[in-house]
Amino acid sequence: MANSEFTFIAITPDGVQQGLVGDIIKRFEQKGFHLVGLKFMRASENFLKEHHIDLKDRPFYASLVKYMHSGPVVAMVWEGLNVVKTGRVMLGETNPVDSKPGTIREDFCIQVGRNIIHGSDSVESAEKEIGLWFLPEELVNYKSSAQDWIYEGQEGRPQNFPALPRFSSKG
Ligand code: DAT
Ligand code: MG
Repeated sequence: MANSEFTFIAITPDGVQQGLVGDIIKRFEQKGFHLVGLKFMRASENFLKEHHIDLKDRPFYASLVKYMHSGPVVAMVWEGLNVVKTGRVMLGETNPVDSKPGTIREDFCIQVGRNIIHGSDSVESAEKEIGLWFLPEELVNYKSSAQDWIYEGQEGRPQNFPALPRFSSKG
């Protein structure tokens, strides 16, 4: 796989309701990342509790789950060189007030509890989250000809053949 990496990105209900889906997807496309999975769904509270299980002891856990369940989300898997770390840079800081201009959370939102997007914070959590949100057959294996121009060699470049890796929600 030559260092290619996958991350899980979700546009949360506030981002969807504010009509930011196109703008956010556009940033990942323009950067050159490779779209591998995408779905529009309203997740159940139990499912979201599992997704945010690492935060179960935080005081905002219940309100976070309620907010994530308040409407549909756009769940995505993106692939590319350092996509987990770069994806986090593109998102900005957890609190929009600390985010730099040019980041999604600085450009499009104001409050930490309404920060419009989720992104995996490590390769391990990406693996877990992709396994939780997507069935193997929902991830699409295809070659993008743009990759010939985005990468100068094979290093870190999406190479989906012969098969995508298996992701497991067990981590
Ligand atoms: P991130 O989404 O940047 O990975 P996180 O995983 O620590 O941040 O928290 C998940 C979400 O929970 C975050 O995007 C918004 C919400 N959250 C985090 N800290 C919060 C706080 N202090 N008050 C309210 N909501 C918070
Ligand atoms: Mg997080």
